[in-house]
Amino acid sequence: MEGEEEVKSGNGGGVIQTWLNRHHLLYTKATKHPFILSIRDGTIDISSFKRWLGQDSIFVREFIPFVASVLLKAWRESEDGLDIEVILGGMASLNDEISWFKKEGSKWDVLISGISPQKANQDYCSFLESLMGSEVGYTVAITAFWAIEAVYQESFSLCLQDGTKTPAELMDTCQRWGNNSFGQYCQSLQRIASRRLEKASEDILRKAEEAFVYVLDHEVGFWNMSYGEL
Ligand code: HMH
Repeated sequence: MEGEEEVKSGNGGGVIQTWLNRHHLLYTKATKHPFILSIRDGTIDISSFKRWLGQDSIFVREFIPFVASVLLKAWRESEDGLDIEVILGGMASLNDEISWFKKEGSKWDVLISGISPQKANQDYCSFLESLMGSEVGYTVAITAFWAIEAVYQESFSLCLQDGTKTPAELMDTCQRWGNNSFGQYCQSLQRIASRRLEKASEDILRKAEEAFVYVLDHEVGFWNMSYGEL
């Protein structure tokens, strides 16, 4: 499977493919982080997992208003009504995630109400907030939204592959973001982002690429925090 690491190029893959090639190293850092690899090979330190769980449950609460802001932008700016359905599906799965975090938190004795966000988490949430204003357009916002979901999808689906040693008690977490239907949802987001990016001005393209890179940076920071590299 090692050969799959090769990044396709020259296939007319569009803006996102160009970025994936250009930022390949950072993308790999975000999607194949040692935290994820340690889940995958069963060496994960459970205290790291619990730290991630607590911090991510805070993040997801902050993520809701961001997704709502993307929905509003789609409603105002999108020429395709299907965008709303895809984003609304994302909101619905966030609703489910909130309940899941509560249940999972009690399973692992992680009292979410007693946790405060660590710096990497705060930084990430501030970044989300910076994208929520009306001066940030739909193309940039949907690109960031896609990237945020795609990193989790790609990361956790790695832990579900055949021959991995993901601990049974973490399978539920990996399934949550690694499952096929979440994968399809991410593909829908990618298609929307691609469609917008293909028509975007140079200025928007630059801003969207910057947002993409910031998402990857913040995801790496978030994994580092969970892994305990403060
Ligand atoms: C930090 N990134 C982070 N948390 C999440 N739950 C997702 C992405 C995906 O929703």
